[in-house]
Amino acid sequence: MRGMKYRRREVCLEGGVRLVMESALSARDRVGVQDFLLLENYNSEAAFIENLRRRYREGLIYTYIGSVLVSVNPYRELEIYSKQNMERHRGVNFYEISPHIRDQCILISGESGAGKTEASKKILQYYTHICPTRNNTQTIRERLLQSNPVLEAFGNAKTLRNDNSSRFGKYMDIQFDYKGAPIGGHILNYLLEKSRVAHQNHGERNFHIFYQLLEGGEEPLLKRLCLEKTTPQHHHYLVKGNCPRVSSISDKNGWKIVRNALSIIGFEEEEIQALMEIVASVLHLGNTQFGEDEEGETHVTTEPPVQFLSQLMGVDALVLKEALTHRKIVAKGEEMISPLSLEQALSARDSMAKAIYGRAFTWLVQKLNQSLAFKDEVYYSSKCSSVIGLLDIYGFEVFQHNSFEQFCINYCNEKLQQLFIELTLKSEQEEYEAEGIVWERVEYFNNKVICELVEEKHKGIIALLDEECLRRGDASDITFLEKLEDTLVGHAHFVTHKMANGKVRKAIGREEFRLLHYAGEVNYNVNGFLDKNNDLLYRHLKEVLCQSDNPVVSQCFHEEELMDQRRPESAVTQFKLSLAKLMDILMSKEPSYVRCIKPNDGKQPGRFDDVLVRHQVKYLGLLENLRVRRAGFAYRRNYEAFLERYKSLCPDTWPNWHGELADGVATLVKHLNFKPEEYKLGRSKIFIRFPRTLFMTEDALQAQKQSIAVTLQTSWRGYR
Ligand code: AD9
Ligand code: MG
Repeated sequence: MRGMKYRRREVCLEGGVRLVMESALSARDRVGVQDFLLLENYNSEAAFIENLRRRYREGLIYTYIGSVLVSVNPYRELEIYSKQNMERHRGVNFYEISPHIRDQCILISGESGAGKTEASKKILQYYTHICPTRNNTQTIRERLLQSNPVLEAFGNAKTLRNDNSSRFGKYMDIQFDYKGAPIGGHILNYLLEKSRVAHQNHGERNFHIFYQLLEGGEEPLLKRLCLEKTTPQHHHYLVKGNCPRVSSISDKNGWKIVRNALSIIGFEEEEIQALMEIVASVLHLGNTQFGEDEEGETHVTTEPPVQFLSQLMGVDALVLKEALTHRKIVAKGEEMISPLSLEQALSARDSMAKAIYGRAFTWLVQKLNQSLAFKDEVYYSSKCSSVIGLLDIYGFEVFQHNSFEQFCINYCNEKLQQLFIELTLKSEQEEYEAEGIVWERVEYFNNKVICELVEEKHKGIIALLDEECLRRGDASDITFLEKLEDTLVGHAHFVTHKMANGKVRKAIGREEFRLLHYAGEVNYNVNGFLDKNNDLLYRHLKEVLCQSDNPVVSQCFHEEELMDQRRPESAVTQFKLSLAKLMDILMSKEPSYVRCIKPNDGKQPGRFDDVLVRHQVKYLGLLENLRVRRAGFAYRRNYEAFLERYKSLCPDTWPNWHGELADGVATLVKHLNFKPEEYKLGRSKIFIRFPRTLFMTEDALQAQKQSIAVTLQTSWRGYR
């Protein structure tokens, strides 16, 4: 067995993302090592970065740290995702994953623009291509693939960090039958950045779909939507960022792709029409302006957009105008109408646009889920044998001006980092301890302290924000900031202008608080925190929307909501709860990680910015990850499973071992000539240090099976 040629193999699950593994290591100096575990100086950050750089220069964007895949954004199309290449990775080394009942998930993390969404698409393409086909699974495959352009059109936008930035979080389950054919899918979506509908920062855009519709929409459709002959410049909601066109994006083409995808997914023509009516309505709402008359009463000054809106939503124009300029309050069973100020009317209009768009997005995800659901429940329960979950969320982001949205996004990234620590660094070390394996502890930064700062009961930032949102009277964004200062003074990861006392490098504004995130410092401006967290839509406007005859709007706004007197959960609390559920889902699965790195801030191919990469390597904890893996063992299996699989390779353990399991394994590995440094025996498991040792054992097993098969065949022929 020792003489057997060593072959590098890959784990089946990760086959989809491990597409660029060169087979020869002879060119190591030029291309670096394909697995950081093979790095000689594994304690050196410089050696780590150098290895990434070498590989990047050669167009090798993927490198392992054991089972974790590090990916560096190439910012150019690589010819590695071809069908032939996918074929090369079909089912290789399936045995490295022992038979297991746990479902799996792939967690893709990294900062904004690092390549998470692209990676998730490549993985989906891989699975839909590589898995076996059955009669009725072709439709599901197509639908799974086509769900991406639809979700991206409605949920992605150009930001300063990324031209196609995900503004919502997505967790997608792909369901497979017992033969490995994809038979269904399910998407969970997380907090869409709705504020973008009404406002974009300079250099950024609204969601892609608005531009796609205007650029690519067919004449008759645009006419029906009262948008004919208009460009983004004509629409108030599309001019804020002063960036209607993006060189890397073809909106016209994008429209064709989305339109086609909606049909493939199975949307009815009327549904597509209704969805586009909503997109157009948002634009008309944005163009609706207000003025004040001599008595100071607010009124609508732009007639055409309201008429268009009335036509598209199927709501009377007068009713609409009144709802946009007045507020209805129900007190002691009596309805009172009070006029809105100009500022309030503008804010009511924006809330309406955000509410319609946000709910339409949720509706869209529900429709996608209906279309991806495996229909035959009886078959499903008996045949769905495994699930692979794919998590692609918005990455950590820092802008000049950071608000409520960045706070939520960065909090979500803290949670994911926490999960990574729990499942890799912490659990790995705990397992060695539990098994009594001697090894050297690796120190790492645990960001639990930041998660607690944000989400702790009563005194975390979320609790304090909710408290301020509930408080009537003088509650404001500034009183919220003061409350934070009072409660969190002295916290190592929280600073404000007052607390910093000029001691911090970068200034903190008077309306800002700074969080020292695992990935860097971010100043958050509190302006708008209360409003965005309350996420209120005046009752009056809700009533109007309930009357709409647009089939999507009427499914999104129900009369029952008007009856319900309870205060809905705040936006951030809903987000916190949904993230907690997500963490439970992920914890219940066996995770694989893709850690994405952004090589430069200019979205340029071939540029590898040392400082930027080093920063990410540091905060992603990649070196610690490597140290833990190096100090540790590549593979572990409990004694029973290990013995069961390999017992045929040793005459003393075959066909059955009757003594203690640990002794059986010891006998087996002795027979297999394992060297002492190659393995350790723990309390209940065997730990194998190098993958090579396992591969050789596995090769021996396969060789044995083949020789038995040949013998059987020969004797069968002889018998005939
Ligand atoms: V955000 O957190 O959603 O803002 P992501 O998702 O991490 O971010 P994304 O996948 O959208 O980043 O990648 C940004 C851009 O980099 C893409 O639009 C591509 O132009 C480019 N990219 C990323 N990965 C690849 C790749 N594997 N091959 C080619 C890539 N280009
Ligand atoms: Mg993304």
